[in-house]
Amino acid sequence: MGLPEKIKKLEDDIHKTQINKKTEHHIGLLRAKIAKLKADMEEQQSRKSGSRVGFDVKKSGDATVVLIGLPSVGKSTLLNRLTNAKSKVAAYQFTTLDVVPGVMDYEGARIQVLDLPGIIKGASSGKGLGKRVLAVARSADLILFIVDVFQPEARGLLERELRSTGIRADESPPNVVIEKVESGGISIASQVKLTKMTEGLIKDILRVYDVNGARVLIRQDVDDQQLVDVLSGNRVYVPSLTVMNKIDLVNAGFTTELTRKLPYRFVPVSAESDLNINALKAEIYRRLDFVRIYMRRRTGETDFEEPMVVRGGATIGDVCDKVHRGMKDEFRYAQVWGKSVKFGGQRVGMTHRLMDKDVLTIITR
Ligand SMILES: Nc1nc2c(ncn2[C@@H]2O[C@H](COP(=O)(O)OP(=O)(O)O)[C@@H](O)[C@H]2O)c(=O)[nH]1
Ligand SMILES: [Mg+2]
Repeated sequence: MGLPEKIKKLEDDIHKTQINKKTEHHIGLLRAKIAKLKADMEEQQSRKSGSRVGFDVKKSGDATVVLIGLPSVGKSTLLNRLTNAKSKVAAYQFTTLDVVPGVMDYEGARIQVLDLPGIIKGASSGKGLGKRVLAVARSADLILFIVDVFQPEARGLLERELRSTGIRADESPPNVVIEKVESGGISIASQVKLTKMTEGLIKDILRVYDVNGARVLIRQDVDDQQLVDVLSGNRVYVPSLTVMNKIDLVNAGFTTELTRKLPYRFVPVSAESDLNINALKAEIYRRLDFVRIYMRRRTGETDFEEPMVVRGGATIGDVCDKVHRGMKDEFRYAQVWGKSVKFGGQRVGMTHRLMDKDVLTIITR
């Protein structure tokens, strides 16, 4: 039996099984087996086709945002609104066959925005250009789900397609550590009460992934799918923002009703009529969690005109890398004024984390 048949058989088994307390273990295990077989199949396929997945898009700027949506929802129109790009807009499907990059300058940040070909149902299993499109999204700092005001339910489909290529939108990595050991079997230490899996199921799922000896430290009440995510090791966790486009076609009441009814939050815009685009830019900037750093020369004057823009959590070392390669080698110490230090001019090292609007002097050899 080939892998697709094996997967089909397990899926049939799940569909036949009634979900209740007694079958939880069975179903959890089946799901893990399916995930493992699918991963094996991926690997086989990528070996066959070489490594030609994904478009070659060079990342540039301070962060990368990708537009994900069904065909004709207005992605290209939006890209043109947000950036300096000229992406082709058309009233028919699949105009954008390549990735079109644009740059959005906002509050001193250069944000790369990528317009991807439309996703269709089944994209993750290889329909259309789907797989290659989705591969680009893996390296994004923020995913913009673009939906049409008359097709808001597409949001679920897009998220599922991303899911099945290992992209987790708006989730954080499960707080579980699996340390493999040579002997002694599987031991589990849990710091929280587990309500979604028994220890027996955890062990069985580990064995599906050929892990027979391990120390498992659990700090979060995870379910079987999160455990599989940890075991597979190739998941990416990306924040997202949903944009509801074409609101020029409806009245305000319609949009309010959607806000009430839909299970997700969204930013309503009209790319074509230029409605609410500035609010969207502000929200993109906010979600990317930028920090502005003002560089101060040794001679004392500070450049308040053009801040260095880095992502939240960035260290002095990250700033060094941005200034120029090799700066770290010349680094002696830094001085910081602002929220991240106790007093102005405090001396700090390379691992110090900066905060928004800090003033920074780097002293090199
Ligand atoms: N009414 C309206 N039409 C729009 C809007 N944005 C895009 N369109 C139209 O929708 C069609 C598809 O747009 P396009 O940007 O090519 O969509 P894409 O396939 O997602 O890139 C074009 O005819 C656009 O003019 C909008 O905000 N309002
Ligand atoms: Mg397009």
